[in-house]
Amino acid sequence: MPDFATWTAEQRARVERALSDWVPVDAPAGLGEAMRYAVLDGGKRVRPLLVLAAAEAVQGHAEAALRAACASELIHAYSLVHDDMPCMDDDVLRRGKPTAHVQFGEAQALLAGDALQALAFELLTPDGDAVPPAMQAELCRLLARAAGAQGMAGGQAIDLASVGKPLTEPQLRAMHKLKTGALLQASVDMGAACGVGVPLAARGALRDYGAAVGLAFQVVDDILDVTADSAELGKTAGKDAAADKPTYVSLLGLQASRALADDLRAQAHAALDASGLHHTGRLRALADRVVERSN
Ligand code: GRG
Repeated sequence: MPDFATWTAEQRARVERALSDWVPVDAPAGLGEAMRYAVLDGGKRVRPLLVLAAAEAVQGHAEAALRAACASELIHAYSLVHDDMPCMDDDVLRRGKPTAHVQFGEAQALLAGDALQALAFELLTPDGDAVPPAMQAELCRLLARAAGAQGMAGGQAIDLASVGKPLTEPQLRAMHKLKTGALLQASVDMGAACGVGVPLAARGALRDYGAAVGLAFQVVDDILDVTADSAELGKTAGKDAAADKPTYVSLLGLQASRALADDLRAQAHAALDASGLHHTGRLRALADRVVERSN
């Protein structure tokens, strides 16, 4: 059994190869170039790693898991392209390079995001019998719910409507549960959906794990926004405070935010203990990595 660092490097390389094969070079009028720019050679690949680790925990279907891992990253990449646009967060730096709309113009960036979102669902529904049809359908449903109005897009709408408004901690939590948490939680759930005959209780425990890790990810993101610099993050640091956005740090302070992240990590670990599954070591280590990360 490879150690966690080796496993992570191997899985990232698999995902990178698969994305490079699946994101088209030859889409019309330079669209493929913009899509590949937004997805390849960048990012921590947290969502794909969550899919693959959850699939490992349930001894899931390997082809389905790789497709689900890539699909979650495509949705994430699309959301970053659109979020960075002038009509939303208006940012110029992402993953250490100019944002897609700076590089290709607003219209091409908008289209690249649209096409990446569509490609995610195409990957989940391959021709033939590579993935059982019922599994394809469940993966599509989980990803669509996480990306849509009851998930990431809904959370982003709340976020845009909240600038300059004082939010309570429960309101902030509800916003992040949708905006960032839904896709992270769905990544775990999609990995679990690659298993056959997984007990409902185990599926529920993995959803609890995903909810805790999803929120921990955002709390740490808020901490890093004030403690790390742009070079470390590969994106503009200090943006939330500059935009007068409510964050965990602005609401609770740094120390309490760190304590909350640790508490959420403990909740994630407890959910794994309660799952009754045996191969949860990768998920456990990923919860640690999410909380201890520096970018
Ligand atoms: C445009 C529908 C729509 C939604 C956008 C995710 C999102 C919603 C906006 C991103 C804004 C943001 C910085 C949120 C904080 C948490 C987050 C998602 C950070 C970026 O994800 P990482 O750290 O990025 O996984 P990498 O580059 O490592 O993949």
